[in-house]
Amino acid sequence: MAQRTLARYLTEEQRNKGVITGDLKFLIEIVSRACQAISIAIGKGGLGGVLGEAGSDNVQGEAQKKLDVLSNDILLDANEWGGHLAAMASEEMDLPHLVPNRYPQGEYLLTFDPLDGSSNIDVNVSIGTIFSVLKCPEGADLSTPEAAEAAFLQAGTAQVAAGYAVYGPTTLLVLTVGDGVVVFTLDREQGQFILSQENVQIPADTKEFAINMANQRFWEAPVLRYVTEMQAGKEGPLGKDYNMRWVASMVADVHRIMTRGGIFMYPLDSKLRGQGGKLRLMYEANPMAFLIEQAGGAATTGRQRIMDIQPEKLHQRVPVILGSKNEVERVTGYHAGQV
Ligand code: AHM
Ligand code: MG
Repeated sequence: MAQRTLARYLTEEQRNKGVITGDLKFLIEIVSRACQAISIAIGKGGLGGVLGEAGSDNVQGEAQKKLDVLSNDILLDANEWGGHLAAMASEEMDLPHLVPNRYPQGEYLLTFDPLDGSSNIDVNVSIGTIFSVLKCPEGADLSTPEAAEAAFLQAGTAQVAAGYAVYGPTTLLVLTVGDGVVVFTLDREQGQFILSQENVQIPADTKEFAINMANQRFWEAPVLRYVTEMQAGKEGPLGKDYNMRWVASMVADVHRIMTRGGIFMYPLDSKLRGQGGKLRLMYEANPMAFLIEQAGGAATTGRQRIMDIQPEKLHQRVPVILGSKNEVERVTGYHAGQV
């Protein structure tokens, strides 16, 4: 049977199902090509001179790696000319990036974390790109980058597409346009993403959890209770033994959950309270929540469904608890004091 490329999948979603527009198809193809370019740059590693610090900080005060900056530039360059976008926003940029006047303006907004898992770049562990697509509200003020921020402040339920690329032993693109979750594998010789899995479903139960245990002393009581119960294993209240995994690249941790289930937590803790959480809502939590829900999982802050949050600012941070539905519901229930 003929291979189903990303282009073919998107064409079928547009033509046969009417799920996406031609412009959204084009946008996703462009993002996928940018991810291929990022994958090639990462693959060269030290030989391409792309490892190490960029010598600058981003808006969140984090030191940027050369590959953070390069990946951001690749995504900006790839997307600004096509006429499908009104503006872009990124973890690596303080303000939105407007489409330059010399190009036509489209109806979509794109947000991304160009290279997630920065601490893993120099140690050759999986990293990724996360993106989310929204529609630009009618009459939005895009006259300046400052004014454009308001157009992005839409709840996750408004997303029309979301995805991530994982740069691991293989490069994968995991995508939703609101019609389930599909996985594409990059065929490096052909330079094409080929469909490798459809209708991804996350098992509702799991025996695997992901959390940075070094933060244990800062956790809130519901998370401490839940993790303590998991650690108690078969003899504890949950009655089964759990395993722990923490890659410290959200894309890789989420992809493991997409593949075999699990629960991922970057919860609120006393250290993060002032900033609201660790992970960013617009280009980390929301796209991952959309993907996880589309695969039958759940995503909450512990207190609220992530996709229902009304964003207040572009770089807002939120607590994240996502993955296998029954486990996410259990720990969310602990927060509500229901059990
Ligand atoms: P980044 O976007 O700057 O790479 O930060 C996000 C990453 C996530 O990929 C990962 O889950 C988390 O930060 C790891 O944090 P920690 O180093 O505290 O374990
Ligand atoms: Mg990130």
